[in-house]
Order: sequence, then structure tokens, then C-alpha cells
Amino acid sequence: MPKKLKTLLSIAGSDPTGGAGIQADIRAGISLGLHVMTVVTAVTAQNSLDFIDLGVVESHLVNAQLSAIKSEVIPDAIKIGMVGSEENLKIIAEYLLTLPREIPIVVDPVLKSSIGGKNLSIDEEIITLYQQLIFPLATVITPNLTEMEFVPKKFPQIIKGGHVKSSEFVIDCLLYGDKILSNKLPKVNCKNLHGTGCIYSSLLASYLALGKTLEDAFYSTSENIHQIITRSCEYSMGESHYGPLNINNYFI
Ligand code: PXL
Repeated sequence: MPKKLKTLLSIAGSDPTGGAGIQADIRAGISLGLHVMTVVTAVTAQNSLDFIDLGVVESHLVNAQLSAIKSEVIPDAIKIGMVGSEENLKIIAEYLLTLPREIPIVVDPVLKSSIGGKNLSIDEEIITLYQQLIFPLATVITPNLTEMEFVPKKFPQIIKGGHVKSSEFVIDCLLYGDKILSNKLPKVNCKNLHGTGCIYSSLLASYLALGKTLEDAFYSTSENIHQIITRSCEYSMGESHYGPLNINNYFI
């Protein structure tokens, strides 16, 4: 009998510099030994200097990618990043409803984004759709401090503390049911933070795919992200104003 290959499905956008989005999710999943499948929802053109362009993948193609996966495999966990459009969001929600309830779903909401250092505007309609169709299906949602106001507290969520500028510490919090767990770490001053949110949510989804409880997956992700950021300061990529997290060989 062959061994079961554990799989992570990333539904997200592409980042050509490899730091964030689909590319980050592939790197994170592989670092924990998972096979990573991808449904591309959008293609960004960006680097550390500029956010140049964004093209949304047409919803029939998102649907076709999901169908191709659905007829072959049930992923061991799913991570949802940038969805690209309202139509894509609805199609993704329909796909999620076809899955067994126990499959972990991590939602990293791209509502108010600082992609490429530019603030994209918040789209009220996509927020409503996330709240109605996606959040109720999530095992856990991973907003940052600016996104947390759009995630009602009734949903399990990890609020990542990395965006607090003045503090010497980063406090990540897991809120679920009537529990609040927190993990406090010293803040690392490092410019290579591009894709941190993406790596955070895909590492979390990978731990859940491997069978960790939500609490254990939370602590492991929070601790490891801290170490990975610490290590990432030692590297630089070309003339980059900021660089990617360096997760290569981290778990080896
Ligand atoms: O907000 C995180 C994010 C999600 N998806 C893509 C990104 C980024 C941030 O840069 O590039 C494709």
C-alpha cells in the first residue's frame, strides 16, 4: 500500500518576486514536507519598488482549476489568500461547501492590503461577501491588525501582532470560542518581511494538514515565524528595498 501524500491547496495570487502569494505558499508547504497544489486567482506584477499591475484570472478558469483538483483529490488543508474578484470568491465558496467539514480551511483575508507598499482601497462588497460566504466556512481566519475590524469576533481567528510599530514585542493572539491564547515574542527589526502574512497562513494550514490541533498549530507557527524573520535579516536579495522571508531549508 503506498503512503498517503499529504497535500495543501493554496488558492491565491501570483507574486513574480516569489516572496508572497502562491509562491510563498508553495515554499511554506514544501518546507513541512507537503505536496502543494495551487489555484491561481490573480497575477500581480510587483517588486520591492513598485506595485505595477494586477490581472484577475477569469472566474471560469478559477472554476476549472478547482474542478480539476476536485475530481482527483481532497486536500488535507486549504489556504485562501487573494481571491481577485467577487465572482471568484463565490466560486471558491461553492467549492468549499463540497468538502468534508473536517478539512481545515485557513483564510488570510486580502481586504485592506499594503501590497507592494501601496494601500489598495477596501472594497465594501468583497468584505460583505467574505463575511457571508467565506468566514463561516473557515477553521481559522488570519487578519492583521488593520484587517481585524472586518472579521467579526464570533469567528475563530489569529490576529498577527507584527504591524504594531512602536512596540518592542509582537503579540499574536488566537481567539476561538470563549478562549484567548497569546504568544508574546521580542520584535525583530528586519526589512525582509515581504510575504510574512502569506507564509504565516500557509505554515498554519500546513501544520493543520499534518494533524496538529489549532492551538498547537498556532504556537508552532507563531514561534517559527519569529525564528524565520530573525534568520531572514542575514540575507539580501539584489538591490531589494525589502526582501522575502528566507524559509529555505529552515526545517532541515
Ligand atoms: O496581502 C498579501 C498578499 C497576497 N497575495 C499576493 C501578494 C500579497 C502581498 O504582497 O503579493 C499575490
